[in-house]
Amino acid sequence: MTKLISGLVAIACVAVAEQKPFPAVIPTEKPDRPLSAAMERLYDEWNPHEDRGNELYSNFKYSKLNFKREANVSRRDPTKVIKVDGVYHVWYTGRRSECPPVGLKNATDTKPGTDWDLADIWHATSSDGWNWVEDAEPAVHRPPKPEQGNRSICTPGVLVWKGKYYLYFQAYNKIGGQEYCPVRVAYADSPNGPWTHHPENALVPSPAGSWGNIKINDPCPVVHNGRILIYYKGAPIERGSEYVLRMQGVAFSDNPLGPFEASKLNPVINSGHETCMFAWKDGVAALVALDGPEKNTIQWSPDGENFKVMSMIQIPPVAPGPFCPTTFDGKGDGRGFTWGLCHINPDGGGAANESILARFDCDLSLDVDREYFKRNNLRFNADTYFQKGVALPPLVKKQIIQSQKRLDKETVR
Ligand code: AAL
Repeated sequence: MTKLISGLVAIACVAVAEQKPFPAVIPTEKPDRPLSAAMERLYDEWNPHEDRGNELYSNFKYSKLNFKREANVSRRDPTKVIKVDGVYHVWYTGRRSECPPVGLKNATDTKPGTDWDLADIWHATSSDGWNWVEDAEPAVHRPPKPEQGNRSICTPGVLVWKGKYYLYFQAYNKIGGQEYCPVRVAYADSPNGPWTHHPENALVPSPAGSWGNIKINDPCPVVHNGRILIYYKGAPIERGSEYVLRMQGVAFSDNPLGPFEASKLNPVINSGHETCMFAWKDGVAALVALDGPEKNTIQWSPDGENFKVMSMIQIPPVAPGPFCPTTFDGKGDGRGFTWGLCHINPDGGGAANESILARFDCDLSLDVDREYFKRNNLRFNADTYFQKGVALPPLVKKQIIQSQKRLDKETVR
């Protein structure tokens, strides 16, 4: 027995000794040789040419837009951009209030609690995608009391379906983390309106005790397999580390006014914040950012319900609204996108006053090959590292210094 084992060990040693080092020219097929776990993954989960060979990988580059900056005017959470008769259209949360958000406790009928409180849905058009002209009035106004949404309507998602236009949005009667928030819909024959509020909720929170029992946020419509899919972020009324925080689900319907039937598999995305789903090939792709274990990834699903991580991305746009026409044509040949609008909180995330819309460009499209957007190794200047949210705050520094003696053991003991 001992002899047999030592014989086998000897054969294995010879085999390893004869094994050539991994070649410099990347084999395009998975080589038939012992591979480390990392190299197995390169072939099984990624592709041998890494991000360069990944159509669902991109960097994002940002440009300022010409929307007028005014005190207490906020623009955020844009829809997808659509193009009709040569004109680009976008809708977004618009707040024009007497003062900046004062927090939930101090909010009044005229003082907003948050950046998206006391908001309406605004519309802007552009002939080139760079210069935008905002309408003088909101496209969709908050409905009067007691209709749902009388406090704020925000975070719209657009759907183009059978020649008509639909805007889905969050509809609050009271604003706040634990307030009921269904999704309502308004419809129009033209992107220029006029818009009619549908009197019923389009999507409602899930049953008591379940993952999205108080809020349905960020409705994001996609047409897939001849049906309307609306993706959304859900949140339960309960808060605490034992509860889900931000996951995303999907609901299906053949009628844009509903009823929508929630997927039995919900949540279908375990991470993310704002939703961004788009048609890709014969399935649905999702840009998942900010929260959760799969934050900052692009994912793909053949059926809209079972997503797989396809790439890991950096500095993704916040609340992206891509220009992505194939998302509504239902042809099963989604081509992706090269640009869109997103929002930025100039104060670094708190949105204490006004958010702004910005443009992003990228290569998440099957129709172009822009090497510039496929690069890795993004590096940033010193200001990036020492800005609020990235620099070590003084209080945390104090705590670190207090525990330093206990934690920083001698290297040589
Ligand atoms: C957004 C969205 C939802 C949230 C808030 C307004 O970016 O995630 O809409 O409720 O922030």
